[in-house]
Amino acid sequence: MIRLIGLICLALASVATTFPAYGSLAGLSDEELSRIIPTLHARSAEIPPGPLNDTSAKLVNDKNHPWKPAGPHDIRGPCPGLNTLASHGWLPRNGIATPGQIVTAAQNGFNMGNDLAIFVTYAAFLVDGNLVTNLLSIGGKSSLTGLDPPAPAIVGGLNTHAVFEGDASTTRADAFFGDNHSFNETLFQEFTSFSNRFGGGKYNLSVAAEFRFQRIQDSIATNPQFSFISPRYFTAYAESVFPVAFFIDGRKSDGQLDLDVARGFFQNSRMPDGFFRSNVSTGINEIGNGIGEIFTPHPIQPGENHGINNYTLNPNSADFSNLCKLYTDFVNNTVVSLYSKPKGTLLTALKRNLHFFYSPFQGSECPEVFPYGK
Ligand code: HEM
Ligand SMILES: *[C@@H]1O[C@H](CO)[C@@H](O)[C@H](O)[C@H]1NC(C)=O
Ligand SMILES: *[C@@H]1O[C@H](CO)[C@@H](O)[C@H](O)[C@H]1NC(C)=O
Ligand SMILES: *[C@@H]1O[C@H](CO)[C@@H](O)[C@H](O)[C@H]1NC(C)=O
Ligand SMILES: *[C@@H]1O[C@H](CO)[C@@H](O)[C@H](O)[C@H]1NC(C)=O
Ligand SMILES: *[C@@H]1O[C@H](CO)[C@@H](O)[C@H](O)[C@H]1NC(C)=O
Ligand SMILES: *[C@@H]1O[C@H](CO)[C@@H](O)[C@H](O)[C@H]1NC(C)=O
Ligand SMILES: CC(=O)N[C@H]1CO[C@H](CO)[C@@H](O)[C@@H]1O
Repeated sequence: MIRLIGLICLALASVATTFPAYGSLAGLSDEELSRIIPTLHARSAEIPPGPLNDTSAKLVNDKNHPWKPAGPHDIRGPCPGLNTLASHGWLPRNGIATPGQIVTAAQNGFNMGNDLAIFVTYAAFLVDGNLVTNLLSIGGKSSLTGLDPPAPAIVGGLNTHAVFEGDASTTRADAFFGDNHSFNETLFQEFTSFSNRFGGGKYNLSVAAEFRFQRIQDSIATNPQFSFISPRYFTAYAESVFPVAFFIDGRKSDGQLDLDVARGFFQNSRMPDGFFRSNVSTGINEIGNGIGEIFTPHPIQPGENHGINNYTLNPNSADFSNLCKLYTDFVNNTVVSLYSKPKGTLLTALKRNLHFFYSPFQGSECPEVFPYGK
């Protein structure tokens, strides 16, 4: 009898501990969902935080947010911004957070504008997070073992390729080459040489324009599976602006990023000593202006490689002339392809978070879409 109870406990424990609370449910089969969801502790999504009241520059590498190296069980991923927020304790240091915590941390730590913070956070959360537990890992794509019958191959997180993470990154290699999320020294050397050539030894928006173009050309020439359509198309350009918007000390306003400081963020998830966040809140409009400066000298339209050196434009992808289509396609195509027939708590959470994702567009000419009904 005791042995039987022991076995049942063991069985329950193995189910309960095998699927982590931050594991993404995206793309799982109905059968997998009905087995996993009952083992999760459901938590309803919090209302997204509002904007900062005080958006001035201030010390953010302060005594309450010292840098500490990530421990062996702490998760880090492809985003140097979120990695840094976690390594300074603006986010939980283990790299597992709620979407609300991520919005708050991006605002407090870097002065990201509320609309942009909400848009990128909820986009990532919808495709890479766990909608039932309300948790997202900032990296952490890992294999699941020990489930009987064996099931989902992977636990999503920001590393998941082609839903948010994508090709032609600044300092991370394309997934085709293997590791798509770690800092890559070869790429940082190119970043450095472009900063020397076009920025007098600093990274600025002129450098960003040239280097973004170079990274695209490089992927066209070497990655037969290079994909450069929405949403990656947008995030690639935005992420080239981010270092200028967020990694420069807020007491400076010249838009020139020192390369040692850049390396600290990209490689070590570390703010310089005494770092002040920007005194400009960078939201969707501001990032759009930066993208314009990068895109104009080398306008590349969305597309993908059909074999090396065979970049084919994709007229179905959203582009910079249609931001609403970015939103609509993300919901109607990307999210729907990952969640075809959600039910119960998952459906409720999905609808709630889709509405939060839409909120930056509220009151605009871009209407909300409801693929799962209102
Ligand atoms: C607020 C929520 C955020 C989310 C969900 C997010 C997510 C991501 C993801 C998934 C990537 C990887 C893209 C790829 O390489 O394929 C990325 C890249 C990047 N993120 Fe974030 N990010 C956020 C905020 C920030 C902030 C606040 C900063 C700056 C302070 C930042 C800076 C960057 C930069 C510079 C890259 C490009 C890295 C590279 O290409 O080498 N992000 N982000
Ligand atoms: C901003 O101020 C309002 C009114 O005082 C307050 O309700 C709100 O919580 C503040 N927001 C933040 C992010 O602190
Ligand atoms: C770094 O990136 C380069 C260029 O994409 C790639 O060839 C190389 O394999 C990457 N290195 C590692 C260690 O992933
Ligand atoms: C970038 O730096 C170069 C070299 O100093 C300069 O010519 C260029 O105007 C700068 N661009 C921006 C946008 O600051
Ligand atoms: C940020 O600080 C710079 C330098 O002190 C100043 O010129 C600029 O007006 C400030 N911007 C904002 C939005 O406060
Ligand atoms: C390039 O891709 C197109 C499809 O977009 C295909 O029809 C064509 O055969 C490819 N060319 C080469 C040289 O692979
Ligand atoms: C998005 O999907 C919904 C429901 O399937 C549909 O009613 C709507 O027309 C679609 N919107 C666009 C712009 O494709
Ligand atoms: C699609 C793909 O190759 N994703 C990879 C991203 O990098 C992680 C860590 O190396 C791999 O586990 C994924 O397979």
